[in-house]
Amino acid sequence: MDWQALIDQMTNGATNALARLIILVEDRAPGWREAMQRLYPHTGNAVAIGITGYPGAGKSTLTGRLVEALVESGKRVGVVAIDPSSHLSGGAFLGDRIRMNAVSNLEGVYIRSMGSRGIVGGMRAAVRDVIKLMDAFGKDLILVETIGVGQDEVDITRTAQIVLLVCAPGQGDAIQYLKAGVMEMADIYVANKSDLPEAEQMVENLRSILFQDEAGGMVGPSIVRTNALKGEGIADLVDAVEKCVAAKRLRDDWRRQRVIDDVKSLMKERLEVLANINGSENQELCGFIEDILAGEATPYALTDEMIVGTLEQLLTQHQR
Ligand SMILES: Nc1nc2c(ncn2[C@@H]2O[C@H](COP(=O)(O)OP(=O)(O)OP(=O)(O)O)[C@@H](O)[C@H]2O)c(=O)[nH]1
Ligand SMILES: [Mg+2]
Repeated sequence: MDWQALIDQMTNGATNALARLIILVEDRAPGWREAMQRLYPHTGNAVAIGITGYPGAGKSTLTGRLVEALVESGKRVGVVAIDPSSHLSGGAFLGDRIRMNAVSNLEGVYIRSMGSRGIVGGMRAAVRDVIKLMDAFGKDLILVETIGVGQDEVDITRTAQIVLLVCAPGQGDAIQYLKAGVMEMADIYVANKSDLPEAEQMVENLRSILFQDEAGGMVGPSIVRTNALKGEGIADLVDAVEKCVAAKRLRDDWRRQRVIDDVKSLMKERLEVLANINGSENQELCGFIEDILAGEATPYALTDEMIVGTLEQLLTQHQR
């Protein structure tokens, strides 16, 4: 595998090299870590925008509209669509494809769908790498549509710099979001499907939860009304996103936070190897278990020993 050639082609603007790199890195093909290491200095320019919200809230429709508007204003846009492939809503995925196809032909747009298998219960590290690859490729903005369930929504705050929470009337009200712990995490609240009769009530609910006054916007995070179907409110949303990015860029920890998240995510991936060790196959673990059963040791001491041992193994693998 000639990683360097692929990297050179990609940084020279070859989309097929980007596509190839994404697949290889996603699959964790041998050499992926070194490749990412070489690319890391070319990253850090793009801003990742997470788009989350309950299934059917209009995330894909809105993403398509956002892509159009951003391309119009001269931005190079990447999209990571996390497919609910292993879920029952396979049909929705197909719909996403059709909607996305329309925008994928726009100049400067690159769309990558990723299966959600393995992502639920933690934004898979590969999602971060795909974002990094698009970043190194020269994208300005990368929209990440999540599957909008559970832990995924919370994890997106560690993956994206800006998070949009898409709400829609009748799509689980604001209280449900509060309970799920995703209410506080968003930077911008999108009140989508503003054409529906219950839309104003939803905006009221959002305001009361976010402690905003009638004027809105100035007190807490922005609430933006959209009709993604017709493309209404998209200019306001782009405006809110740009303001949010500009404000965040001014913060001292803008770059630092990203580095912290990168390091933590990579460590987590490494340590998951430990957590997934199979008790009947791993010789070392089998030995430990026998010791415990024989009353010669306790799990408390042995877990530490095990972690040290596995880390040493990982290190030797890495040095090879
Ligand atoms: N009335 C109305 N319908 C909308 C609006 N935005 C999206 N929809 C419709 O809502 C349905 C779901 O939209 P999607 O964009 O697929 O929603 P999603 O959040 O991506 O859904 P999942 O990916 O399945 O979680 C589709 O039938 C859209 O046409 C809107 O502003 N108003
Ligand atoms: Mg969708």
